[in-house]
Amino acid sequence: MVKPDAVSKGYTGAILEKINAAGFRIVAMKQTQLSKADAEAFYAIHKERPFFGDLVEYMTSGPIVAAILEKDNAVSDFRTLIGATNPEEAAEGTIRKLYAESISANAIHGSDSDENAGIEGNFFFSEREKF
Ligand code: 3AN
Repeated sequence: MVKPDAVSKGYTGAILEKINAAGFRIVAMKQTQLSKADAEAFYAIHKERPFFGDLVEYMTSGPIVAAILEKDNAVSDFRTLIGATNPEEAAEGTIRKLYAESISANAIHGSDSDENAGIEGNFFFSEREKF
C-alpha cells in the first residue's frame, strides 16, 4: 500500500517504477481512501499500541494505492526494497529512505508474512480483480 503521504506528494509513479524494476508483478491495483472502520480493521493487530489512534487518523487522511504483488520470496524481498519502518534507519536507495517523511508517515506498507499478504489482499480486492 502506498500511504497517504506518498500519494499526496505525487510519488506513486516513482514508487511503482521501483517495484517493477525489483521484479514484482502487479496482480491487482487501485487508488482508494480508507474509512475509519477500514483502517481500524486493517491495523487491528496494533490496536493496543500507543500510536494506534494517530495511525488510523493518518491512514484515513487521504487516498492510498493498494496493490497485490507477486514474486518469489515476495514478503522478504519487498521488506528489503521498502526499508526500515523508521526512514531515518532505512538503508540508502530503499523506498522509505527516498520517499518517507517520518516513522508514522512512512510512504509504504508491506505485508509481514504470506498469510497476512493473503488477508490484506482480500481486504482490498475481490477474486475477479486479481489477474
Ligand atoms: P512496518 O510497516 O514496517 O511493518 P509495523 O507493522 O511495526 O511496521 O507498524 C505498522 C505501522 O505503524 C507503520 N508502518 C507505521 O506507520 C506505524 N508505526 C509503527 N511504529 C510506530 C511508532 N513507534 N510511532 C508511530 N507510528 C508507528
